[in-house]
Amino acid sequence: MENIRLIEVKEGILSENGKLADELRKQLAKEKTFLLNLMASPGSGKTSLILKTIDALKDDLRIAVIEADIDSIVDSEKVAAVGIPAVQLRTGGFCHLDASMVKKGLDTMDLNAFDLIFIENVGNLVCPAEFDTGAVKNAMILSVPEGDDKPLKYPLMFTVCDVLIVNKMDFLELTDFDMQKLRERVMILNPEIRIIEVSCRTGHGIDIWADWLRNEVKAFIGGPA
Ligand SMILES: Nc1nc2c(ncn2[C@@H]2O[C@H](COP(=O)(O)OP(=O)(O)O)[C@@H](O)[C@H]2O)c(=O)[nH]1
Ligand SMILES: [Mg+2]
Repeated sequence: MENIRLIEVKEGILSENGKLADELRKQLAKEKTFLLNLMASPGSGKTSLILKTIDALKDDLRIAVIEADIDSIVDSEKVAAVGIPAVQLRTGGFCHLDASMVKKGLDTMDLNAFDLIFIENVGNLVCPAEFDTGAVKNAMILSVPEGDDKPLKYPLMFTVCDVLIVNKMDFLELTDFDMQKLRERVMILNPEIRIIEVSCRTGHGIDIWADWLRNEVKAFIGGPA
């Protein structure tokens, strides 16, 4: 598909990662391109949320997506199918992205042509939290069927994120998921985090999330919110 570019990536040198990530953020500020790193478990709704957000913001912002997977291009195909350029990073076994891998993807793109680039990170709640990708903001999804105890098990992920999207709210009634308990557990780890409840199935809360993101992008790239 002509909207998809496939790139094989390898892990960079760990000690250099923070420096490279800072350089990427400087470059993004210069080019006025907002990079959002989206992290979550497999199946929590990363691709679904990206597609919903594209739908909500495509008239306001020029959007592209960097997809990361150990193998396969299925998520890139879904993004390209709605007319959005996708770069697929094949990590070949690595469970996360680092700044050097993201740079490889960004280097193939004309940053001037985009206001907002999503990274769909590799699906897990552990390794991606340990690596600064150079993104302007970090977001994570926790979906209701995963359970409200995940901040206890994967605290770093909840600590490094600016926003927590609680997805699959349409499942709430069918589970023992306790939103109050989740909020308390998350706030202990990260009192600054913004928590937004959504359902990619029903569309509930997507407007609130899209407004948050639009404001963040406009604040970063300049221009009226
Ligand atoms: N019921 C329900 N299903 C959802 C929701 N969001 C995503 N899904 C489904 O969950 C599955 C995994 O979603 P996907 O976006 O591929 O997750 P990813 O692996 O994190 O990218 C798919 O079958 C989606 O249709 C939601 O809010 N509610
Ligand atoms: Mg996906």
